[in-house]
Amino acid sequence: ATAIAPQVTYTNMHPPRHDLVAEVLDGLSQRQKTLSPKFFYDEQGSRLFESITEQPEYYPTRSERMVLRNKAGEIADHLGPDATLIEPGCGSCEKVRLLLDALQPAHYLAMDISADFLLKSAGAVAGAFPDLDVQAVCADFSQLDQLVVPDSPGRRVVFFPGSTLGNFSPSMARHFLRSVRDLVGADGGLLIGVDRHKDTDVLDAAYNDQAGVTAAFNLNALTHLNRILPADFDTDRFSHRAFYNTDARRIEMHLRSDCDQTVQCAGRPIAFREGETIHSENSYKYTFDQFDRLATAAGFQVESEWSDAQSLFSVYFCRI
Ligand code: AVJ
Repeated sequence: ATAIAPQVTYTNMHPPRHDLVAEVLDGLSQRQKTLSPKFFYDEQGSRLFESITEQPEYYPTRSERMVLRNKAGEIADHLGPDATLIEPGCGSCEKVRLLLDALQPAHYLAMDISADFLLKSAGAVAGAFPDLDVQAVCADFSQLDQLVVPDSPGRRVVFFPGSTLGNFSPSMARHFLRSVRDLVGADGGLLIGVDRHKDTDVLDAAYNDQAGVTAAFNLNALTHLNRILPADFDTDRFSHRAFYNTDARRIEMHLRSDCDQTVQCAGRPIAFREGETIHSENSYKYTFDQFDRLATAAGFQVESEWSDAQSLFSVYFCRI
C-alpha cells in the first residue's frame, strides 16, 4: 500500500491485462456474444455513468439519494460506533458522503476497478472528512476475498448502493453476498441499495434517455476494448439497445451490429452478422420477497427496508 495523502493509502490489485483480454475473447466467442459490465468503466465510462445519473429518466440515483439523506440517522443506529465501511464499486463516492456525518465510521475502504477515478474520489472524501481513515483499493468484485481490512472495535459493514447487485445473475448475486458475509463476519452487516421491479415503460425510459448518454456509455465499452485489447471496433457500426425482459426481471443492454462485419480483437477476427448483438449488461430488479429470499440464501437476515416516496428504489440493512 502507498500513502497518497495523509489519511489515504492506495493498493493496486487491478487484474492483469492478459486475464482481461482472455475474459473478453471468451465472451465474444460464445453464441450469444457477451461482455462483462466492468468494461464500461474506464475513466471516460465512469464519467458517462455519472452523467447518466443526472438524466431525468434515470430515477435510481435520485431515489436512493433521497432515502440515504432522509434515513442516515436510522442507518447510523444499525451500524453503531467505530464501524468499518467497505464499498465495492464506489465510483464517485457520492453516496457514502451522504452518510459519513451521521455514521462517523472509523475506516472507509473504497474499492473500484477504475484506478484514476478511484484515486480522485477517495482523495476527495479524505479531504472533506479529515478524521476518517481512507483506504483506496483498485480491484474488481471477484477480489473481495483478497481485501486486507483494518481492525477496529466497531462492526464491519459492506455498503453496496446504486443497485450494482443488479449486474449479477441471481446465482452470482448469491455467491457475491456469501463472500460479503465471509468478509464482514459474525457481527457484520450489509447496507445495500436495490432497484425495484416496476412498469416496463419506466424502466425502458431509464435505460434509453433522450439525450443519448446511456447509448454513449454502452458504446464506450467498445472504445475501451479498442484501447486495452487492442481492437478495431467502429462505434459508428454498432448501436445501443436496452429493454426490460419482464420474465427474467432484468434490463438487458446490448450492442447491436448494424451490418455484417469482422472486427480484429487482440489479433483474432470476430465476425458479426447484421443485427447480431453483444450482450453488455443485465440490470436485475427485485421485489421485496425476491430480495429477502436472496439475502436469506446468502446467510443474511433483512433487518430494515427503506424506500423513497414513490417506492421506486429500496435500501436494505441486513445482518448475519
Ligand atoms: C451501475 C449497474 C446500477 O444497472 O442501472 C445505468 C448501470 N447501465 N445505465 C444500472 C447502468 C445503464 C447501473 N448500475
